[in-house]
Amino acid sequence: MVIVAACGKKNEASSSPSASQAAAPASESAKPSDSAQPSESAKPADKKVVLGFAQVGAESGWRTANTKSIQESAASAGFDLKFSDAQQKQENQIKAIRSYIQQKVDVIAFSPVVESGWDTVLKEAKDAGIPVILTDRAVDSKDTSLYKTFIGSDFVEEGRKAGQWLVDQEKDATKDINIVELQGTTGSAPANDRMAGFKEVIASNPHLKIIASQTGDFTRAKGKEVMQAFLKAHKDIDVLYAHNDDMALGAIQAIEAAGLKPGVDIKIISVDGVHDGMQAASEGKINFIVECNPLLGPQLMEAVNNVLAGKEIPQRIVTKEGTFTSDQAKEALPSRQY
Ligand code: GYE
Repeated sequence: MVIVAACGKKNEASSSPSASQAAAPASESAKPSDSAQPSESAKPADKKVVLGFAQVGAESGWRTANTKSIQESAASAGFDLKFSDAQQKQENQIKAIRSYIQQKVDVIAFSPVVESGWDTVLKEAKDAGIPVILTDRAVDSKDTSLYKTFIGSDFVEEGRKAGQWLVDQEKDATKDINIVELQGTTGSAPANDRMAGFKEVIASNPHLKIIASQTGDFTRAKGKEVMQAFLKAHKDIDVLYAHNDDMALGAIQAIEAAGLKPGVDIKIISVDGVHDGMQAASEGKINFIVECNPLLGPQLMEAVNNVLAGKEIPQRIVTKEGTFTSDQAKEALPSRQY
């Protein structure tokens, strides 16, 4: 069940970031414009590597930890980081990427908010000779030469782990178990894949029934709002499967407000393992968390260096992660970094 870290090495980010985010102009960088693979020799030794990073937003605890990891690791690597927050909007991310192309950054990295609709802008980066690295979320582009690698979790596997816990819990069920699902951002890789992996595994037990699914956009506020609607519409909810901790935390508020006990009256499964989620799990309010590691910064900086050095890197770098029951969450909580 353990996912293998295909790229092996995982450096720790420095705990004392000193990066100035004030990016030096990179316009005079002597990068070849006719090649998608700039080499180290194309760059004067005294010039800082300029990395443009287009983040999804600040929608969750996971994202906050991810942003911090990227900023700290870029500082430790001595990179000049240009960082933008797209507020969960694809058009903003596309704008940010186009501006990085215009500024002639050395490498562009981004976490695509949704899977589709990237071919044009990725082609523009390729034509400008700027390598692109995907982190966290995937794109559905058929042409995989449009990016160097995709560093992140296996979201289908995460959905399977969530489903497997429920299948094991309910193996002796003699009546239907009613599940409601709080989905992540519509069209995003984690929402698509966490749903697919979960469904695939629970199909083995016909008593496990998803009676309602709706997006909560990975936020607490929407998780609460949608759970309120679920509770109004269905009096017989046994299980909540939330695609992330934040939505589960919002839903917990709605469940408590309805006079029910989260984790007891309604069993809760979520994904991420951020601090507040682990806290709720250690209190028995979330029954099972599938870990999704946001600390992708060190792997990203290593990949940037390798790409700029002209080294071959794997097309897919999978993050290593586990799962937590309530008891395991209680034990792990004090040593968690996020
Ligand atoms: O699970 C969620 C965040 O893409 C893995 O995005 C990420 C997801 C994460 O908003 O909390």
